[in-house]
Amino acid sequence: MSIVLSMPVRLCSILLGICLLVMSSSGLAAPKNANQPIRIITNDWTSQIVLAHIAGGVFEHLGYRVEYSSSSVAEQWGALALGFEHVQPEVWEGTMSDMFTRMVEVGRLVDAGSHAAVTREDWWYPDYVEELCPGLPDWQALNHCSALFSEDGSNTGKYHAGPWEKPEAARIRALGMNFRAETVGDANQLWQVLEQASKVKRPIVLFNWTPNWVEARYQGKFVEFPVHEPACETDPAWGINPKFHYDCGNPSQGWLKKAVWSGMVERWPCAFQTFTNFSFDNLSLAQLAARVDVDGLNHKAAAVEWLNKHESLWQSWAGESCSNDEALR
Ligand code: TMO
Repeated sequence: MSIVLSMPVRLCSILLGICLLVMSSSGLAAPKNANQPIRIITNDWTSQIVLAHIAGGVFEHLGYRVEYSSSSVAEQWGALALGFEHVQPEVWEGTMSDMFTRMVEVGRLVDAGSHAAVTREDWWYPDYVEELCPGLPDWQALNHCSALFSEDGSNTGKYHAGPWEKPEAARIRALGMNFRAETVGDANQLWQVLEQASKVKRPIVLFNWTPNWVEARYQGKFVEFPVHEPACETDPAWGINPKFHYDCGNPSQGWLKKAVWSGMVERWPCAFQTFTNFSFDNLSLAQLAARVDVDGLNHKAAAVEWLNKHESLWQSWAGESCSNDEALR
């Protein structure tokens, strides 16, 4: 199954137009039956996986069947567009707004609303770096200290980038920075780099985000790049580099949204409406991540613990349409 599906799904991520063609001509569209399981995407960072299990727990309590499927951020768009997957509980503005907005605009995804959380994803360093590099968190100060972050004796600093959709190399180029981005395979590798460097106070700069468990354990700051505006990503003339996009940071007050397959609205109205009310704030997300990454619970256990403690809250999310949803008869 996954081999058959991965081709169009991958095409979809790369070329939205082809994806829509494949979809309308191939008969691969998802089945119409309301009793199909709701398929929830798990990505590769902790809070998202816990929220996926919380959403699944809520849907199950309402009477739905649920299945989980792990997907990279890059592949999730096609899967959601085609109805192979249905629910993604954490879409972050800093890394995912481009694809999300495009897919919503062409009607392939539905925006199921925002969480209460305000988010930021960007270059980040532990506080001890400030003593070695005066002027931080300003990006130009960081650039002057690039040699501190070099691993090969050159002046070119190394930035530990995350494996999510952000054109880090394009930003380095647009800002003329003496850095090179090296992408880690998964979030755990970022935390290993952070732990090892912190032990010996070695200067590092890495991708991080908030809310996250890291803020409960490490003091640090985001690098302040030129303030993000949408035009920075669409108009080369914007900003300090007249020729290139991405001469700015990520949004510092970003949104956190929920995305669903467009067919969900009709097929599972109760689940859809409930999911539009599904909302987490910064503190709860950071705490959920810490239950796994600091305390060692598995994702599902952290979700079950949360569901048990907050029953009246998630019960209150269920909407009016829950009384006449065919899948629940
Ligand atoms: C999408 N992420 C929270 C890992 O930046």
